[in-house]
Amino acid sequence: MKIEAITLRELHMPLKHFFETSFGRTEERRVLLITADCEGIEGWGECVAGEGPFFSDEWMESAWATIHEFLAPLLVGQNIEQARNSASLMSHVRGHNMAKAALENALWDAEAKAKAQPVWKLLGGTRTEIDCGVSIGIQDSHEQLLGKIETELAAGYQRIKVKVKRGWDLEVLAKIRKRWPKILLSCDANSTYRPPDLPHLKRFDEFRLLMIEQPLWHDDIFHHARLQRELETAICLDESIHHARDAETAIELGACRIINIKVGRVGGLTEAIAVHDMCERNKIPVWCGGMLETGIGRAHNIALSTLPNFRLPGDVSASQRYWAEDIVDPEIEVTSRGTIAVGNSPGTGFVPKKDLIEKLTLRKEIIRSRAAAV
Ligand code: OSB
Ligand code: MG
Repeated sequence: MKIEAITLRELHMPLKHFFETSFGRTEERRVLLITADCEGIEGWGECVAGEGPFFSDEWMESAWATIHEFLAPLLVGQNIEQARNSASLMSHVRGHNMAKAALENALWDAEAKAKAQPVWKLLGGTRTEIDCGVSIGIQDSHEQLLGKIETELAAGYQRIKVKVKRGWDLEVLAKIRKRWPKILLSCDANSTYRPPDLPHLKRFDEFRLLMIEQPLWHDDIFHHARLQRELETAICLDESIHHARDAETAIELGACRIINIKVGRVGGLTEAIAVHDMCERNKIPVWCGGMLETGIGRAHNIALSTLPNFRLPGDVSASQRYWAEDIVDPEIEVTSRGTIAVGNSPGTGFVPKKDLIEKLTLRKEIIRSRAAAV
């Protein structure tokens, strides 16, 4: 599979409803899309880096620059047998996992199309239907949050995750539990607490949460292990896990009982499989995290979620929760049982709406192999 050209595109897409976490509010996504041209086949990927360096040190502009200056030139002109071989071509660049993942995932889509197979089968997936939950941000009022939960439960979602921060935690969780004593409920702190908050965090135990996600520093594993020993509630790590060795460290130290895998955060589908396998060997269930993706990134999340150890509902939910109109056809839909059916179409199975993408594109650059340029 010869990589002839890589196209970067920036699109601006307003969210239907703002998304607020302990580190800030997003109203509009700056979406970075990648197209890999491989001998007449187009593979698509999405870079999940945010609008600023707040969830991770990567952000949309750093990813654009890194792909444009360093990563795409390492790939164009190369002939690779499999998408999984692209990671080693880019390993000279340290970090920048979200930038790398966008490229690698585009190549998985291209490889799958070349082989007339769905990406999920190429990954070794076994599920034909994946379980879906929702992640609900911090709202302007408790009533607004309860209303949103009600809507999502009525739509069939299997698990509710709410964002928490100091001043938006115990009281909110108490209200949710009072109204819905039995639902699968978890919370995500996005690194907002510190070890002296231990007495406060112990009070979360009374809400019988499925998990508390990333309570402490974004780059910490050790203190999460100390904290996990003190809590009944399972800790789930998100921000701390960048590759399979991080997962191994976290598991061996007892820093979590669950891991959230985000394809972008770990640098692509190949490493996501490695994290999955590490967790599976150690009997740690995983679920697929989301980064407010368009249908293009969402489609890769769906494919990944078909692997057997994705035993908990993920943050992979319907296009219409985020976008007035998604940029793929069909849009991602969730059944009334809170599942997404996985199809057998080649590639990710979700076709980019090229006219709409072109219309929304604010910036575009194409990197061609030198041989193709002359
Ligand atoms: O921590 O999971 C997170 C969105 C942006 C940054 C971090 C996170 C999130 C989400 C979004 O929770 C989940 C979704 O895509 O619906
Ligand atoms: Mg999280």
